Amino acid sequence: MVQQHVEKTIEALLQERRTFDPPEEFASRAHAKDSSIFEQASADPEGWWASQAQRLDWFDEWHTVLEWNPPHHQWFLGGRLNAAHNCLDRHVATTPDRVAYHWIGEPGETRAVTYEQLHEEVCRLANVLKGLGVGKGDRVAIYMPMIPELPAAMLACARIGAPHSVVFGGFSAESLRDRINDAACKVLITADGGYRRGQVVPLKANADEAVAQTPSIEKVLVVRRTGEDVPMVEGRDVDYQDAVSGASAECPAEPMDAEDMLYILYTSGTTGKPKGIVHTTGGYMTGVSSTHHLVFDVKPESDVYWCAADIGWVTGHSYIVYGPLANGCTSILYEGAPDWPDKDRWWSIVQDYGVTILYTAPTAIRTFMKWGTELPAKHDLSSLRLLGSVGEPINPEAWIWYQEFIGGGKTPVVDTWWQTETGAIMISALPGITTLKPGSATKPFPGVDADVVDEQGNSVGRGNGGYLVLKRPTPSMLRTIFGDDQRYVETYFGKFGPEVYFPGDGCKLDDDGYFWLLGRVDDVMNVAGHRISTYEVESALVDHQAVAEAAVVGRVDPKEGEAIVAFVTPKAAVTGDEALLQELREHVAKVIGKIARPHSIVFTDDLPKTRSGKIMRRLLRDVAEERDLGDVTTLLNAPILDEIRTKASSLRAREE
Ligand code: 7RM
Repeated sequence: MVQQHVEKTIEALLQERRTFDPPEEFASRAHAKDSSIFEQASADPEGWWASQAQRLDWFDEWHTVLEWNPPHHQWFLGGRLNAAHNCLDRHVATTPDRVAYHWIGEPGETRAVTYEQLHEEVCRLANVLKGLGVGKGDRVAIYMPMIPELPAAMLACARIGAPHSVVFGGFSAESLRDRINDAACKVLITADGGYRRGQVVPLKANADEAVAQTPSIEKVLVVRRTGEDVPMVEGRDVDYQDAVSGASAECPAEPMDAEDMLYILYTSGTTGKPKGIVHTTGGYMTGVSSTHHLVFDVKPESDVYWCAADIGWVTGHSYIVYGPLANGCTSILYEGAPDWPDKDRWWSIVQDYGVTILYTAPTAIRTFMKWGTELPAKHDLSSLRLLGSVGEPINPEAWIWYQEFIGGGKTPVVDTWWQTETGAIMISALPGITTLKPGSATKPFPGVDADVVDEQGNSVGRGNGGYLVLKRPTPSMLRTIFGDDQRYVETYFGKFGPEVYFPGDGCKLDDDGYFWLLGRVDDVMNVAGHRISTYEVESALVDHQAVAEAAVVGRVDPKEGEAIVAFVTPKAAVTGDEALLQELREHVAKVIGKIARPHSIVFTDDLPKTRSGKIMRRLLRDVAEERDLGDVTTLLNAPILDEIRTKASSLRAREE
């Protein structure tokens, strides 16, 4: 009954509250409250970005803001700085006792790490790395759980000018091996294990398996996290705690050229081997510091900020490590799963630490919706003043639910569009200025020249859809793909020429010039000559009150071109039966039109997702077309695929 009432409320909200002006109180205190910064930035983008670079400490000033030889671009030439210095030393000078991270281990331990303590750990570790033979330009692989030693390891690398390559702790030994080999990393920093849903993830065992086939690795540094007995290889493996406690706490930060590489982060596209996205120092730090300051409106003296992503994902690099630390703020770092030991773990954390800003992904929000409003309602979440979303288009229903049941109906929700490649947020509201529309990422960040174009690259104009493009570079954008510049040129600049970056996403512009992201363009289906994005159909499905999550793919069909197949997770206590199936087909027909009505619907308890929570439609397409599955190594929940496959094939047998 309660659940039904809640759903009614959401439906009503969706009808009545289509736009949200910034709350007056929020706007009056916001960092960005004057919309003239948008005009300023578009009149002089280089001047704007230079003003944002001033947020950092530079050892030497730059002489040239931008050198653009399309498709390559370089920023702040002649400037020298160090990322770790910007994240630590300058705050140690002013606020040494401020907490950088409130760390919460999954089993329940806690640690508060101040800026001074983090600085000391980083300096010692930097000296350990030097002692292991790591020098400027050498690559270091990092494969660790979400513990404070992970950001410390990244910053220690940055301090001595060694680019890091963080491999998400959930990846397999093979994924780790391939990424280490692609970048020829010299040292690996790992841990005995980590905790996930009460289980130990055997990181060291995976690392050993990987390193057996990585000729470039000379040393392996091992943090004791779980305390389990793990084999240590004589002459290769080094105990982290022993080494760090014996090292000097004095380590000057290496002055780096603005264009020196800060890190590589691998991103798996839909095809081919993972791409090593290269980020450099000055431009990246400018982008993350500026966007973190203005989009999240962070007040370092008073906010408790929580980006609940994993550091192994770009969101963690930019908005758990480099952005928040550059801005001197206090963050939450939580090691484990949202449902361990109970499904309200996050809401306990928000209450206990007085979290004021929460940044998460639509997939998490939809999971919380599935679990029901009673769990957040049990906790005092009134400290929250701003919510953020990233990773996928957020459907309006989830947006409203998030604002209503997590944000108490009062907080702005910023939907932030960006990619591993862009390094920092590119399209997002500024919460003190922008009128919000649930489901839209709203407008480009100042200094970002985004547009929506047709197949020929012409602007489609307001009211129309097409391809999202970025028409001039921004400082935080990738510089190349590690070891394969040709692939950089072809992947991002092959479609619309060397000046126009193509991110691979579809987008609609509404009559007010708001951007509505529509997912990857590879996810557009052709149904009897009509182009329908899988996201539109998914959004219509989750708009139905019985549906928690949905994934849609096109299956090759001799008659229609493609037939729409939907994989649907019903909400708790709802049964996916024939009656619901018919109801959902009619619902989609009503919302979008008959043409978009799914041909088949498979009910499933879960969907295959990447570690960062993106639905892997490629695998569902394989299932729908009864093909052998492609690469499943980046999958979070592999067993669900067998289940879905069995259901899908019995359904197909019935249909035929
Ligand atoms: C930060 C991150 C990038 C892809 C991107 C989009 C999708 C991300 C949004 C979004 C709609 C959003 N990096 N995406 N944010 N789609 N609205 N707010 O996710 O490299 O892992 O993925 O994610 O398709 O191209 S990523």
